[in-house]
Amino acid sequence: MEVIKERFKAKAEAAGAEIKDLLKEHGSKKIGEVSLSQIYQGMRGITGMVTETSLLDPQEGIRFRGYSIPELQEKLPKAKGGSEPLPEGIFYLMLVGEIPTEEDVQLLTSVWQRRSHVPNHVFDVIDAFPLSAHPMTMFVAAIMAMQTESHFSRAYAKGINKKDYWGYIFEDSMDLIARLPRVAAYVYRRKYKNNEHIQPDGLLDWAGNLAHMMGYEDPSFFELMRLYMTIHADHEGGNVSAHTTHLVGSSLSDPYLSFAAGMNGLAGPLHGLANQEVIKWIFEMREALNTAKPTPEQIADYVNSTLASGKVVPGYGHAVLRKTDPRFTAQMEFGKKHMPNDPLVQTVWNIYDTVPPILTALGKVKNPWPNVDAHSGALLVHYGMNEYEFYTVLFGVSRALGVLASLCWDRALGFAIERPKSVTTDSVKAWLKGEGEIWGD
Ligand code: CMX
Repeated sequence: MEVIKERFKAKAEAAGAEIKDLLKEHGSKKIGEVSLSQIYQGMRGITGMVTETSLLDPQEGIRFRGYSIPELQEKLPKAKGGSEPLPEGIFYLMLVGEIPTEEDVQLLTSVWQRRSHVPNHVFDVIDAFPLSAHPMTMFVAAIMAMQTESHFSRAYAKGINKKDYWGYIFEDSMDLIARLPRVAAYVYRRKYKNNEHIQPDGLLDWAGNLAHMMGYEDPSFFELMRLYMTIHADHEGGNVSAHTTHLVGSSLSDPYLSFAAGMNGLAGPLHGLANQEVIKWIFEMREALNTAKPTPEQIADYVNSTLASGKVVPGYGHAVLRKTDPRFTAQMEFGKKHMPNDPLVQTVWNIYDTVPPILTALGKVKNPWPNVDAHSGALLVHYGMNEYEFYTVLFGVSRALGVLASLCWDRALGFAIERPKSVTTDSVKAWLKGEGEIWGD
């Protein structure tokens, strides 16, 4: 085995060096409309798909159906006595394209309540994991276990007209969204709270019920969950979780299979898992420095040591955004309102002052500003949720709203199976020498 690994290593190192040189010389050369650098470097900047639910402006940040986060905080219906938007509202907005009324949102709350029953075998699947398993692993397995309930798969097996696909995708999406808070809370209570579970409260909204079933009853934590579930819901279509759900769905895999695939992508540390990495990194910094309130100088030193050890600074940077993420700002505002003196939250703000100039000085980081994940964990810790490995599950529950609304649109518009063309480096080299053609050029 070692021999094969060594052979692979030698080949990969040589190919890596060759590709670097090739891009240095020919990176701007185009195959069709697309440059070689874009093909080799994560398809950055290629517009190649339609996602109706939201649009990301590199300078301004996300807009959901044209509305910015502050606009949504103003316009979307709220819970009684609350001031944050109910996530039912953003789902309605993404799905229907219009700001919902109070009645529309109440209807969604009651429909999701009615559909929230989770079959017992799903809990058996979660229970089968050792406690050491990561919460995202349990969460994804539970979503897969719920696939037994898919209306789309059952109907497809019997035979349906392609014009009717969207209706079954819609039903599955509504069921799945309705069930996710129960599943997420079950994972949380099993792993961290002695397997003692809390039954849903039939009078609560979707996010409020999630907070309740996890065991948090502070009204301002309910507000945090409503805000959290709203701002994490969607970030246009090219990010890994949205794109994966869309891609897998394009082969007519049902919403359970498609969403589970997207969640596997969210579980990567460069995407959604960054929210756990941020708090882990701050906890490690506090331990290394032996203080709960590191000074800006201490933070700068720690950031430099993180970079020197070949790691990224979690929560900073973005493939599309070029300014501070408005999702970060919304959470900062929440922190200023509810917990301005919390030392961990203040540390997040000190990191915000410290990191961008350091990343800018590296000269290669395209966006030195914080993303959504830089802030979320500190707010959760404030309420006692220290179990940072669970944070990506919360992100995932929210992300269901956007990617499943998009999946309904994908099938309603009859989008094709996704199948871009790829090349080999040998075919590129031959093309550069004028010895071969590349399809699409
Ligand atoms: N810390 C250190 N280096 C960073 C960095 C960071 N936060 N962000 C980017 N860089 C580096 C890249 O690793 C890359 O280095 P190499 O050329 O040596 O490979 C270089 O800067 C250029 O990268 P980029 O074009 O600026 O960024 P990408 O579009 O390739 O990647 C992202 C974007 C988010 C993966 C990257 O900024 C990153 O790794 N950030 C930290 C992880 C993180 O917070 N992810 C969450 C993103 C939001 C989300 O999806 O939830």
